[in-house]
Amino acid sequence: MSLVLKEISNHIATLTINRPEVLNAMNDEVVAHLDTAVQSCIDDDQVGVIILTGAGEKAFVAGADIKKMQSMGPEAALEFGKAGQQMTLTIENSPKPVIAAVNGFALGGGCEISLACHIRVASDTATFGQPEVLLGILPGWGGTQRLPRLVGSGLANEIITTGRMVSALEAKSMGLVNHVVSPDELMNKCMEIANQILKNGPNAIAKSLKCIQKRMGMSMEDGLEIEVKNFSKLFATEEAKEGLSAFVEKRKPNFRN
Ligand code: CO8
Repeated sequence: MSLVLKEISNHIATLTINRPEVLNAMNDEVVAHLDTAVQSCIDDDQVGVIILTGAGEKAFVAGADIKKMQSMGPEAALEFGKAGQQMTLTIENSPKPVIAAVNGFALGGGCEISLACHIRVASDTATFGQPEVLLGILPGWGGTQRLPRLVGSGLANEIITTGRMVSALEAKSMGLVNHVVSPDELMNKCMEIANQILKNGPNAIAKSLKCIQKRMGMSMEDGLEIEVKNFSKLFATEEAKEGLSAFVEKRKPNFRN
């Protein structure tokens, strides 16, 4: 079974990250498949809008694959971090709008993938969060750069340093998502937005997205460079080893002793 399912209908491509047995956690294979799938939609003249979602009823994406990261050192973490960042840039720089249909947990790398999308629609069962610090690591796929740009530094500081969960309604109140609907309505709402976009000029849409993106003071690449270097450095610490191992061993981490 493909790790990313692709369905195209009436100029709308729906991409589904498909690893429901681990809540669509992203290993390097899924990262590569998603990057390729988004690029193939960008290159396909038949596609005007891309909808990105997760398989199953529980999760959009519950993060980068913790079991995979457990054995990583700084170099592997740098490589994995850069591959994930590249994937988020492919999404963000897409000239065709990418809508995240957030159908459940969007945690860590999953939240970061949704942040790279142009529009976020969530079901009322969705939960957002950047719980990396609970594992002794930090958001390495753009969370430290995109979250403050979307919700402001104050809220981003809190969300990232506490690692707490954010409900769909709270996410809406802080501008993290555009719409919250029932699970049954999620895809309909995304399709409604997509169909509205499809009525408009593809070049105007592409150039509008580009202008919105380029307005940032610091380049995303510069911010991401800082982020991924710090992310990889954490893999030399006992803290990260403890946090990642504790998750896999299903116990609470002990960071202080
Ligand atoms: N990685 C690997 N496996 C996962 C992950 C994950 N992120 N999330 C869930 N799973 C697996 C579980 O281990 C479990 O597998 P198994 O049945 O074999 O034990 C299965 O999915 C189902 O999960 P749970 O039984 O835990 O389901 P619950 O409903 O009890 O809990 C939660 C759901 C709350 C979502 C819980 O699974 C959880 O806390 N998951 C981890 C969330 C998390 O911490 N995400 C952040 C990860 S770090 C990250 O994303 C970094 C991004 C930047 C990367 C840069 C790379 C260098």
